[in-house]
Amino acid sequence: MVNVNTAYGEAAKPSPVLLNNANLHLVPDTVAKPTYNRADLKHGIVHFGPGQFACAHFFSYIEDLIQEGKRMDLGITAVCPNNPERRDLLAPQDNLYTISAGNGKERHDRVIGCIKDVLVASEDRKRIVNLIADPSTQLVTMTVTQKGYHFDDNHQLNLASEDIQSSLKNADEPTAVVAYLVEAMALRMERGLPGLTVLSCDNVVNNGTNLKGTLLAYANERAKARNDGVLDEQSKALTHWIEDNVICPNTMVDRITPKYERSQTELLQTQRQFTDNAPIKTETSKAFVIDSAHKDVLPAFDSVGAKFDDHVSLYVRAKNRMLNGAHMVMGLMGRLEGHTYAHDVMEDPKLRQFVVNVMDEMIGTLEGTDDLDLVKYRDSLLERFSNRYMGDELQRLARNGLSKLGRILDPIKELRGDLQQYPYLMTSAAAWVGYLKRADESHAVKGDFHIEDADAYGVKDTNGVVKDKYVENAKGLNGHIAPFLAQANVWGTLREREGFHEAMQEGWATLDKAGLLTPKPKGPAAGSATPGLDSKPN
Ligand code: CS2
Repeated sequence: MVNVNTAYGEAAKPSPVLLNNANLHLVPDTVAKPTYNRADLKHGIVHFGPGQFACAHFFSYIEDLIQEGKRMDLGITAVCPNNPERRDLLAPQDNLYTISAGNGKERHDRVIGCIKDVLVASEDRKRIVNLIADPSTQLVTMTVTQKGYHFDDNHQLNLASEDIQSSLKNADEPTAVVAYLVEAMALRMERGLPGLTVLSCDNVVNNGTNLKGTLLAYANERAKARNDGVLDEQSKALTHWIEDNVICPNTMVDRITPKYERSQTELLQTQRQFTDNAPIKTETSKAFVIDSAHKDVLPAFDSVGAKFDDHVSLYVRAKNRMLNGAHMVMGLMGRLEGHTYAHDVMEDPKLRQFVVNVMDEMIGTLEGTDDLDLVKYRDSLLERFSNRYMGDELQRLARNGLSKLGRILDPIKELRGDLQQYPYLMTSAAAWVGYLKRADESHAVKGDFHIEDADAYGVKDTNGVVKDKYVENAKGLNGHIAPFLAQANVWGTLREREGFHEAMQEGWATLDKAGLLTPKPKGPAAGSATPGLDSKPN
């Protein structure tokens, strides 16, 4: 058959080489690459959860420590908690991948080489426990999302979780991350090895403190399980050892990282002439604040742009509310309005103003520091959200609202005085119900109002009876939000707060009046109806 490319003398384009050790020298010099010898890199870190975010954020700090700080002892062994996908993508690439960081004006591409090995928890449980217990492991780090901590509503260990129960029943087959850690700590104690630092890099308030709490609680439950349900001083030896020898610093982590799209691979193929099937698109901005109390037990992260600070909790509160909370508001309001990307919301003057107003209401619940000016922070976030290069889908921001609702409700709980003075936060909380009302009944992954919260379509009680059908309940609403406010496990004590019902009803009415609770007609008029959303309250 005639090749149309070559029939007239034009050579067929060779397909770009795959990124891996052997081809690294073919990657053009416009891309930064490891200049250290990867073969000399030694294992030093076990990291749980090498997803997009860790690859964009934590691993970039480690790469700098290796590249600039000559820390050849900080190679990462990454552990995929469940799914082998990343291991399988990275294996043919010798665990190399590219970070393409852009801000709309410029883009920097950099090949990251700090991952030595990728393991899959379900395939290698024993090896992982042994590796954490090995003297070569200096640090354990994790980005496993809030779910991966098995917290209950009070950030204590959720003993009802299936993973926790099965891990307790079978110490050789842990499934929860906390169980891997405690089993490894038991070995370290037995072997007389030093303790460990476990660094949580997840968006969870007091992530380190709460993690340590779950380690101690798990150690106690484990002891009871081995001692006929009795917890005496002798069986508490491991708990005491963890108490004294395991350090879990609190951290604030930040780098917006959209989900992977094939176009990212294609961009590198066209512009840089190599193929990376696991590239990361992210912003140029990033932040990592770590409790300065534990500076001594950690690598010099401050030499590569991170910050040791006494006020981590203030940074985390500001970030969780003003960035993650605003993100959620953008996801909900933006989707209701028919937008697709975060930057669309920033380019819609009414919605942008709505987001500014929400952030201003949030600021009233926050405290800054000499280095953290909240108004400047707000403005820098607006700029980051406007970054068109990112193509950050609003669905990513809105899809699991049930588990992220605290980002909106926590500030509301702390507002002083009459809640009707804070129409933007209240309308945002109502917008979550509006999103559920418009949710795709098909549970479609690509649906317009996609929801990933396992519970949103119905929570089962202990007898297996399905109750709290959030989506169904929201769909039944018309002009009044009141029936939905009866759901105690969503609104908690807010239900008793004076004025809560009225302020929520006002928010609901604002959405209704703007036509956001019903599908918009297709056509040029769509996307313009948001009356009243941009006016400040009198
Ligand atoms: C986002 C975060 O999941 C979300 O809703 O807000 O992933 C956000 O992009 C990061 O926390 C930024 O640091």
